[in-house]
Amino acid sequence: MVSATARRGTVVGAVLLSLLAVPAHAAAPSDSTPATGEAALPKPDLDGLRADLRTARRQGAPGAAVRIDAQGSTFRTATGVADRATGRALGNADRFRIGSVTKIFTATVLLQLADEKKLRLDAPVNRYLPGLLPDDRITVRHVLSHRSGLYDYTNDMFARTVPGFEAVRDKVFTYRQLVDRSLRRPRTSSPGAVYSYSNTNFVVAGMLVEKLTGHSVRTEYQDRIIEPLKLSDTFYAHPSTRIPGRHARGYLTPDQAGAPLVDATRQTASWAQSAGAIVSTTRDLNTFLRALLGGRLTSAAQLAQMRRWVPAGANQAYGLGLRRRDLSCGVSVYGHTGAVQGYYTYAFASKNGGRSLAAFVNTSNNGTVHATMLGALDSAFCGKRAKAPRGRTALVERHEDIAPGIARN
Ligand code: REX
Repeated sequence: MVSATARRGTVVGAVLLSLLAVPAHAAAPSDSTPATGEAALPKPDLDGLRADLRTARRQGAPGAAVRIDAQGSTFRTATGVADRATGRALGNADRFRIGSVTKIFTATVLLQLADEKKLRLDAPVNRYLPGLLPDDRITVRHVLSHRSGLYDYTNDMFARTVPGFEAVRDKVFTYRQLVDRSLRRPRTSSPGAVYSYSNTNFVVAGMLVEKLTGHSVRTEYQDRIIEPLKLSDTFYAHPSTRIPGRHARGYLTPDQAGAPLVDATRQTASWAQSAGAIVSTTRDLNTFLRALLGGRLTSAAQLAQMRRWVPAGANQAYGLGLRRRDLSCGVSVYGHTGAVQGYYTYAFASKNGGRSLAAFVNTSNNGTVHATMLGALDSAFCGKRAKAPRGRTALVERHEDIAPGIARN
């Protein structure tokens, strides 16, 4: 490992570059499935990645970090500050709020429960939570694939970004209160008809976990994922307002151009809970995705369910708590993005987890920064070919689409 030189305002850590020399087909030894397709992955464009992070800073992110793991090799780099008041440099050891990447954890627990025959994906949610939802046709699968039609209560909650956040920063909600906020609004579609992203779905998913196990989601995340994988920097941070240990402070970008960033670090994250309240690090997120996609957290059959796709916007599809992004070079990556006030997170891996990327910036509500960070996926998985026009590659992966022609947004 090469020691990192900390220098405020520049790339602060760059570790190991043998990544470039390792044959991409050498799957992690403990992977239970062969790294099909991963042999063909282009080398990551590490200079491009560093440039992406610098661009994100110029566009308003106080700090940015990325880590790639591949076949036992690690690359990590970071730039900018974890704390604007002290000027402490941001690094990959800093914990941060991962927002909706939490949804993969929640879905994983439910798929394990399906493995244990305690849950059927095609059963109505109301079978397990009688009377919760106003339509008995809404199934567990609809909820996990954002096809329930349940309105996303956060649309109203955060219509005005900073006042919306300040109104809930210290609040503690029950799951039922969040579901009730959704049900005050009409459903957005009939069950199963349309993909429409809604945090309400993963609040319902958290309720299912708690009902079926008799334990809190915290206990289930801990016992089923965090402890077995030794994710020592990963916590379910609710309803405490503090992020334990070394962490990056998160700075929310107000809607008014030029208004100062708002330090949003301290919050209950109660509006998110099982839809978005986990804290983690880039290392732990890569470990998690590698294990999940390598088949070490669920049976192969349940992982296959997680990877049954519905179209979900341009070059994207959604499985069960898992997003697929089809990159410019034809490679697809699997994971999730996350947005909680003050943090954007990106956690994606190649098909069987052989190459994983976790990145974050400590700002949010900044679409320009978000687009730049999505571009970092091209640098990491498409390499210098990122600018190649679509359709000019032999790398295009084929995917089952379980709902061809479905409406998308
Ligand atoms: C909440 C508002 C966004 C954030 C949200 N977060 O739904 C969930 C999540 C947990 O991570 N979803 C993202 C706020 C989209 C994902 O799946 O990638 N924005 C902010 C506003 C906008 O308040 N008015 O950017 O911090």
